[in-house]
Amino acid sequence: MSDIVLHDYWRSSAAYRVRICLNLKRVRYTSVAVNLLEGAQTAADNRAINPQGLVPTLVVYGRALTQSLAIVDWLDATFPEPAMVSGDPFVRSGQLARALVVAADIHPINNLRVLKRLEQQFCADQGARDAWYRHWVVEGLTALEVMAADTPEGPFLGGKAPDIADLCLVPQLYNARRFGVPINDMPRLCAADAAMAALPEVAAAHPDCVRPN
Ligand SMILES: N[C@@H](CCC(=O)N[C@@H](CS)C(=O)NCC(=O)O)C(=O)O
Repeated sequence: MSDIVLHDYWRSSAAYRVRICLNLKRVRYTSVAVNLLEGAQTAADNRAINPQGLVPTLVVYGRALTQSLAIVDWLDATFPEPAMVSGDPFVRSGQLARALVVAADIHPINNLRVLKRLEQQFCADQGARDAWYRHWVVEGLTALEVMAADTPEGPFLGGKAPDIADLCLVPQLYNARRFGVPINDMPRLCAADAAMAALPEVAAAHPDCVRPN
């Protein structure tokens, strides 16, 4: 076991953000699988390191870091290159705004526990849950496409290098495709996603590459 351990689930988009960041920064780590479909996230051992009962958690020399964007912040402070946020306050604000469209406004109302709650509390069937999912993804990504127009040079969301918003975009588009959300009319987002996918460090973080056998 290495000194840096990611408690991970192959299809977790929050964990996928962290995997991309670790790879881009070439940080060596080992992975512990937390099977969300079996409810392992709420087991005592996971709650001991992640009191919310979620993934990801990055355990560094025995200290548990939670919340994917806080983990990215720690990684940026500890392994500065390549930087995921700029030192320029205006640039940084734009990067965080784009990241938070996904991480604060799309993802939290679409994760597993929310979809389960819709079923348990409101008897939402699969069709209703899928419609809920698609609604918030389309609304959020449509706004993000407009926001990305502020940095038209690309190919990444913020320009010539990946930043924290690209870390959030890639997993969200992976999920959008899984759930059949139309994204072809979002050329700026698709271009950034394609540029990310072409980087070997990003490709290595793809769910298909880390899926347990
Ligand atoms: N804001 C948190 C979100 C973490 C989160 O929602 N993780 C999901 C997987 S992407 C999870 O563990 N879901 C388990 C569940 O909903 O029961 C972060 O960015 O780390």
